[in-house]
Amino acid sequence: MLDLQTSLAQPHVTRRAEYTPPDWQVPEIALDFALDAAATRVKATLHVQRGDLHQRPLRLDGASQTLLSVKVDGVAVNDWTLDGETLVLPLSGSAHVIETEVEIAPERNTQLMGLYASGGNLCTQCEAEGFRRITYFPDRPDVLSRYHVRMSADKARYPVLLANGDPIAAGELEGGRHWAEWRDPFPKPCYLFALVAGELAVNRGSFVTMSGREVELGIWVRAADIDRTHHALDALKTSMAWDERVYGREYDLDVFNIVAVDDFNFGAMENKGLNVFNSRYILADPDTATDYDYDAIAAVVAHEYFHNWSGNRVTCRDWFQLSLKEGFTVYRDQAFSADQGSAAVKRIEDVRGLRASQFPEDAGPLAHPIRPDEYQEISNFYTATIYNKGAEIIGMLATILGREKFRAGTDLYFDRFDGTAATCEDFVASLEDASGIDLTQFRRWYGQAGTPRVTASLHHTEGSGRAELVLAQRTPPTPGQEHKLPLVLPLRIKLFGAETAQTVAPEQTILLTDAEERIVFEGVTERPVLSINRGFSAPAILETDRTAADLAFLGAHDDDPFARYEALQQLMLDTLVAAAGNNRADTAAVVKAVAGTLADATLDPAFIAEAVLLPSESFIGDQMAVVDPEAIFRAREALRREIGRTLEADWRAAYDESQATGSGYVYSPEAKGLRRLKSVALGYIAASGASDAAALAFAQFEAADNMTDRQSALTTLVAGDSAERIAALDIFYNRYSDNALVLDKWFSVQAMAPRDDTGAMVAELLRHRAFTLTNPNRARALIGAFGVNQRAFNAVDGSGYRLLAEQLIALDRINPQTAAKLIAPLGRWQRYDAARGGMMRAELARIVKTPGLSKDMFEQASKSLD
Ligand code: 0A1
Ligand code: ZN
Repeated sequence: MLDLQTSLAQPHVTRRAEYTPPDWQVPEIALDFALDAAATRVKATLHVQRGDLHQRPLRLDGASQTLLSVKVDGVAVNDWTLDGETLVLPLSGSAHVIETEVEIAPERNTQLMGLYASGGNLCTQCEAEGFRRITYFPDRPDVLSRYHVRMSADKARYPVLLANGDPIAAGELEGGRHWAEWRDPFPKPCYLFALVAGELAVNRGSFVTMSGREVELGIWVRAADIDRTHHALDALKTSMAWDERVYGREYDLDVFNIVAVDDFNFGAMENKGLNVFNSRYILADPDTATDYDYDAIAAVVAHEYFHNWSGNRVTCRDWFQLSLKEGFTVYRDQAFSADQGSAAVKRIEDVRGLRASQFPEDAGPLAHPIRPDEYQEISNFYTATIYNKGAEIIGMLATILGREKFRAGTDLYFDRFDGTAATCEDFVASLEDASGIDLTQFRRWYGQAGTPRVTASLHHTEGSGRAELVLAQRTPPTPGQEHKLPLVLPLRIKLFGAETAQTVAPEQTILLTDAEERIVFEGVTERPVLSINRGFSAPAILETDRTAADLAFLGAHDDDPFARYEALQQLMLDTLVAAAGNNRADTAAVVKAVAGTLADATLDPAFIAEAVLLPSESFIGDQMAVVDPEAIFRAREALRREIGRTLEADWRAAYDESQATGSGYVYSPEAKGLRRLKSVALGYIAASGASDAAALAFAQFEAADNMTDRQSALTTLVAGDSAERIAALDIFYNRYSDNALVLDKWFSVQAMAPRDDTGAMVAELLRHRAFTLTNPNRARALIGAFGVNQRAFNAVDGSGYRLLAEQLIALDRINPQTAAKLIAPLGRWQRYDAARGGMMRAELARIVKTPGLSKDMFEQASKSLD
């Protein structure tokens, strides 16, 4: 018998360097599904072609299915073997037709990979390696096939039958069944295969492409949700027009369908012509979705749509190239969102997200380059690094090339690689060829993990007319990469005069390529203040010698909104780190800077709302040698109180002004900005300790005509100890008890609460009747949110660690992919004191030793222990 521990201790590792082209291609495939939730029969007909000069058998990946029959060229054969779950077929010729029949059980599929049931409907998820759970196939992205799909199903239960491409025929069958056929003319890898069968209503729209073709759009949801699909449909049309205008990319099929499902491991999936979405990224109306949700829906709809070119028409050669499609597509969706409203606020949000999830990943045990060298389980590599750092790297390329050359480069890339499976190198080479700019050193970004640290010090002698900027870069070691090379860092820089606030050196983009460089500025007539990494032009950690006064100055005068925000954040951060470490902290300077920002009538309310918020507890922790969660919490709360109290009148004025937005919910950048400022103001009023704060929040909660206001009031109430807190939680629960997405908010708000009893509350909520581990959104809403509540999770008695480990072990049995993604907080043990670190390690060790652990979880937990 196979010893479990030994097999776990030697997991199979896939290496990028070992890539070889596929032995067999499959240019055509026909699939016939007899759909049924308990037992679905899948007949697959593969037209296979032997690659160059080899005698190797055909190897078809398979998983969790029962093989019923195999035919070669129409004849049943039995000379096949199974190597593990891989079907191995000896073949003599250069081209054959292979037919297999298998049975699968969608309703028992709790992993949500392959064909599974959600809310009584059937749907698929094949990226990255889910297709092998549907039928035997070379499940790798460089095998591209034309798909012909036939589905039959009980008509009453599954009246709607959808697949990739265009519908070609449909009809009735005996016994209450019906059938439909779909054909996708574009060759695609199997990870883009999709089908959906179920009882669904559709919100239809249409889009006329730049060459005048009419595309029928459809958003499919359960009938009761149809009124919540308009925002997604609008976002789809806007995305289609944007990709034509900005990248010259036109949609290529006659139909584009999106289906929303409640049970989904990620956000959404770009299957060709049939996107499948987590319903949280489709459904919105003012009563149930926040502005944040509206924004996220538009961003994810755009993201999946943009994949039609960056991902589908040009796909990835192997999964090590994942960032080729993901980094580029995130870059594209971020630019799209920036164009829909305030670009500055969007940049602030994106950088905040990067620092919250990617920087810690780059600094921890799971650090990996955007093009990794090896993996045990590819699902573990759908990370903030691949997606968000990947997007930053594309952004730097765009900065270095400039708008026109970058566009010429992407045109060349799409043109050269259309219909093929490409590599990151192909992308960079296209940009290089189109622009004539040498990107040799830049390529290091693809292979080197870790966030570079840049130090910048500006020297100026009064009366000299000169200033010298000394820049140095260093990337700390990451697991498996001890020595780091200097990277290409495009740094947008400007100097302001400290006296006049005038420009003393206009903005320029410096390409820092060496470990250390000096830049001289002439004509500097007054003491200069450095504005650096404007717009966050490079994903680096900047350490400058700017004083608190310099930061306050930039916070008031910098003309780059991101840099202005950043200066305020740095001022707050320095103050909070000092306070948390019991050092002298000039909190008055922060209060003054916040007051100035709040009073600046030239600023957009949306920007003000972001700029006056204190950095998160975890970001403060990231600046400390040893994270002290209690001290950070106390320092941050104290500063919030001071800002709240000192500026109480200003917060009330800002609250009242933002309130006066007229009647009815409008989703516009202006209205969103006011709602955001209103909620930030409410938070500070409550932080001030004002006696009417709970009443004010409760009044907002009750009067709200939209979820943004209601949720922000609830969040404020949940942080305090008023009677209104319990009342609001009950009212909220009862009002939305039939809406899963809103109940997720109810769980999250409590798991993220800055309260002494949050850990106990979460333990209790785990037993709540509405809690379940089988729905990924619900699991993330409670367990995921708790894991990022720095103070509650890191409770000194280790209860938070235990709670998370227990839940992860339970969830791993149901849905390994979702479980493995939630482990990151336990992997931060090196950042904490020895007592906490020891307890975290003990929980990781317990997870690793769990019998029957998935390879997803084994990889994450064992690497986290190192
Ligand atoms: N390609 C999708 C992400 C995705 C990856 C894996 C999935 O399987 C569980 C689902 C979705 C995207 O970038 O949106
Ligand atoms: Zn994507």
